[in-house]
Amino acid sequence: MTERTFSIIKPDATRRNLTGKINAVIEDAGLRIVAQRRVKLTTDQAKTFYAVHAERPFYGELVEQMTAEPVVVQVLEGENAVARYREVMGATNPEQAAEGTIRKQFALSIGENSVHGSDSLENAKIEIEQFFTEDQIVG
Ligand code: IDP
Repeated sequence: MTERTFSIIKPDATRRNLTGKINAVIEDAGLRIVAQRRVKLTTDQAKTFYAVHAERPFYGELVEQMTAEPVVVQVLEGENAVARYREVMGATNPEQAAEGTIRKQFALSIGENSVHGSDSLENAKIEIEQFFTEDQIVG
């Protein structure tokens, strides 16, 4: 089934000029980048986006990291795009990420792990709507 998922190239990666290399991994995996924009998240945007983690000890650090430098927000489209992108990203902790995954190749740590990808189709829809209108997504 063709799906859309939401992706963020995080500040640790944009800071190191890795946007192009990460996009190459995404495209080589058969996912199409059907919307993309560079943006500096506000503290409110980052807090809302990660609200599900509000009680976790790393929440403050996560919000700080996500707002430190620009990010690239994207919509990816393809067969089973949600699960496929999670596979391409690799495990949250780069030490546990499989060879060839984005996080294995580029992540610095469990916090600064280079990319975000939606964890369900339902959340993908909610996250996409936080950053893109339908007319900005060109499949
Ligand atoms: P995911 O990004 O692989 O879906 P989640 O568990 O949803 O992982 O966590 C969201 C983000 O919070 C992670 O990508 C990472 O940046 C950060 N994070 C998760 N666990 C830790 C931790 O133990 N220490 C610091 N940051 C963490």
